Amino acid sequence: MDLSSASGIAKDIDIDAQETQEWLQALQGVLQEVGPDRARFLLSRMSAAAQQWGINWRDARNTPYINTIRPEQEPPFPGGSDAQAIEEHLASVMRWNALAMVVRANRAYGELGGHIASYASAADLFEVGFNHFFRARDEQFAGDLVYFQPHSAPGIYARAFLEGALTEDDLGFYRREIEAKKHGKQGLSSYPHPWLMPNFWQFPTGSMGIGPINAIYQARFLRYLEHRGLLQDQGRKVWGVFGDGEMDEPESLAALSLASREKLDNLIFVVNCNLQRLDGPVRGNGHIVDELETIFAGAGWNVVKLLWGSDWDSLFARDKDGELIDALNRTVDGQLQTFAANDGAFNREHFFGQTAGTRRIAETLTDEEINRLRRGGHDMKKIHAAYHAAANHRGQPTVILAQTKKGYGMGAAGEGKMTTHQQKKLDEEVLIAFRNRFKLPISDEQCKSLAFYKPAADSAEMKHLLARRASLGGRMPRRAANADDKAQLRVPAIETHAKFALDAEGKEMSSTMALVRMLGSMLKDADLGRYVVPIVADEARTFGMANLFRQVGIYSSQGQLYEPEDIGSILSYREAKDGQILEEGITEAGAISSWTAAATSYSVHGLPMLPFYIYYSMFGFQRIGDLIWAAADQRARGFLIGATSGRTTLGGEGLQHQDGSSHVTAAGIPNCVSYDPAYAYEMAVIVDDGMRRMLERNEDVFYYVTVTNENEEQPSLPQDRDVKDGILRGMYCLAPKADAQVRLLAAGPMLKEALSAARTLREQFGVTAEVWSVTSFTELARDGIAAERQARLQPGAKSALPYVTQQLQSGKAPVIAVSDYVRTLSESIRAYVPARYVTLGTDGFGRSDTRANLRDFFEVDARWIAYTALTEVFGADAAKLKDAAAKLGVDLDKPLSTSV
Ligand SMILES: Cc1ncc(C[n+]2csc(CCOP(=O)(O)OP(=O)(O)O)c2C)c(N)n1
Repeated sequence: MDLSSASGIAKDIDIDAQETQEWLQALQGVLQEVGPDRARFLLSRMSAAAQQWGINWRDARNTPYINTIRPEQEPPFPGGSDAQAIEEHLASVMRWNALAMVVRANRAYGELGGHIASYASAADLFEVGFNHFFRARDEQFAGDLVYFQPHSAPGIYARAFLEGALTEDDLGFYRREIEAKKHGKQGLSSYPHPWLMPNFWQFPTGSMGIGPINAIYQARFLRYLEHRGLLQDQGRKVWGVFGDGEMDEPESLAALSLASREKLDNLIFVVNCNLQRLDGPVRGNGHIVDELETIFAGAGWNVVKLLWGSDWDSLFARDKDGELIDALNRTVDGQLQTFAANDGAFNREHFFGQTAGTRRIAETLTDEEINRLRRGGHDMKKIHAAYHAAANHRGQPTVILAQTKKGYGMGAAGEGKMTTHQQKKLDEEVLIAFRNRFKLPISDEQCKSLAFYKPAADSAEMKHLLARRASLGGRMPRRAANADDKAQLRVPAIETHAKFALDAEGKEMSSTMALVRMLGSMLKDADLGRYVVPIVADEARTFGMANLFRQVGIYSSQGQLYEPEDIGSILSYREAKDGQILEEGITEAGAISSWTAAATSYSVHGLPMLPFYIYYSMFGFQRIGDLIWAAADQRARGFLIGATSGRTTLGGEGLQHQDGSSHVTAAGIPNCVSYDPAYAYEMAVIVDDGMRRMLERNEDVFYYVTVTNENEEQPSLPQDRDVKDGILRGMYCLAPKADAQVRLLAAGPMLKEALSAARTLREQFGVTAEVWSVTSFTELARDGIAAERQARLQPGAKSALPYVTQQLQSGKAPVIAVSDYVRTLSESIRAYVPARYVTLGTDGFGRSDTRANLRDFFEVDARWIAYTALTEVFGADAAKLKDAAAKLGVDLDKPLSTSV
């Protein structure tokens, strides 16, 4: 072979071929006589020398468009060719059942949707995993974790059907979850959703990009648990099977360097490079495989290209002049797709016909054989070799770039077609051709009626299938929904960590300080402490958490390889292998992925943890809302702490930092319980309740609590009456007043303004105001919706009034509500307020200025609250109101905050 072709570098720039041969022969000699280590060493030395001598050469990080693993390096297929044949047949059965499920559903109800082509291309990749690599959780082993490509779900259901985990009835209810329940069946969700199938799916991946980043942080969290001595290192793996199109999502690639930096050799990505996405080619004019190779290799991953099946081996062996490799290097993906969509004769003429050498190579093949030349991701032996190499690779995560054909086996109806992604209806000839193509033992009639096919229980293939899974710990995917029974954390008495907040006696502190102090005490708790996971995205100092660096350490898989500059300080930056804080750097997407891993550890690892992710509230729901939504789907349990919250409370920072909307987004997540507390004691009560609900009662809820950096005088928890119930349900009265002329409902930092307004009203206008602390408009609104509905659905029955109505029904005094959020939040309870109701809020873009100016700008400060109260008390008396405005110093001509 002409060795110059092995580089993949075009020959036309080779000005001295003989010299090239000599260099290559020298390297080949070293490889053959001394071995690959020495060859690698020499290449590294040459590279270093080139740098030193100013040659300015850099490895292109691309290898030729051929398999990374050479045929002679492939291990034998377990069970030999007989086993391989059985597994290939099983993959065909899965393909058929998956296809039948989607086509059936859409024949009956055209709107249901679903995908055939993605799984058709990924089936062999999944099957090799299921038969040989994906180890389930059993008594001894905690299980590998697999992130499944979402729109390949029909194939995963098809396998569960063969394994006996799902019935034919279940398959009949694919994408009909509501109808299924009416028939006593569970129904199959469109994509992996633990919320909807809590005993089946572990990880929600339906929104592209979330699976990849979550998988990386999951692998990292596994290491964290192992390094902290909370989990035994059992060599568990995290696998993620994703699409090549999905790699365009920023989140997919965002954490690649973390994975290599942390040497996560417990992590394997399989990217199904069928070269197509929804609309067309992923990189029509280039090579997505090469692009991904560069990106992953550059980020420090071990890259395995799995491009061609075994039948190509002999073609490459005959490629003496490297013309075949050159042709592949030259052929862009759009063209490869066209070749995939056409037959052997077309490929002979247009691909192999490119040069005399490639034409000669194809001469020994019939058109049918050319047609059947498989891509690497459809060859189980090659897939097995790649997975084996990945599973045994040490010191780096591995990505397998597996080339496949989208719609594999769908023939003229879908294979390699531009429109194949959305193909969900197939006519009868196509179904019969599919049956013939995969040699499925089903009749024409069964084919046309889309009968599901399950081989007999005593058939060789069924025995093989079940034996393989039995040897790998049983069926997968399987989510441990009842891990709760075994695992519970003991929640300490509230006084142990929050006494200072309950008995604050007017001490000044911000709610952030109060939260961090509670957290610090919880971390010291003998039982609970080690399970608490503080998470920050480079804002620990902002939130006054630097003392925790020293107290519990920052997790670092390498420990601390340097002497920190501040070593003598009590706040010293201490990194440790068993450190407890996850300091993620400036990546909210990464930090929330860590939080999700910790918040679902109770199920994924049977080990409940208590994560607190504390972040700039503006960079939470707004920026990474979809990742939070996925965590909710995954039944996360933990605390999200939105710090420096409130559009006017975070002074100075301006438009992009001041959050006035996160509570509105949080309200849309059904299992997110959110609070905007004003006082430290409220926070103590909320956090205590949250811990009990999540850790003791095992409720699948998580908490969103906003905290602020404004120092406040903190009163003690009232002792004269029980306000805890009110705090948790969303509102309570600070000081009931029978003669109240107006009632002020205020949330979080606005409570202080409302109290000040009440004083002004009394002192300057002789008006009595009653002040209520609203800890959660969202919980109040939810209660109202439920109570109203209950009354509607049970006509005539005595049902409870909404909590808001109950609380406010004793008087008719108008109600003014104010929060540091957009008015949509306080508007959400309007229907339940049994009096005139006026809302004030912070609608509009933030500004950089002082709190006082911001609150004036948004018309939420004490003066504006007082003025608004007076508009209700004075009614239409314009003169009195103008007079009051002048007295209060509010400008009635100022522009609306949303318009400037
Ligand atoms: C965030 C997000 N955007 C868009 C989609 C819709 N979508 C589902 S699959 C798909 C194409 C996937 O292409 P690829 O990753 O290459 O997978 P393939 O089906 O080709 O295997 C798109 C755009 C989604 N699910 N999530």
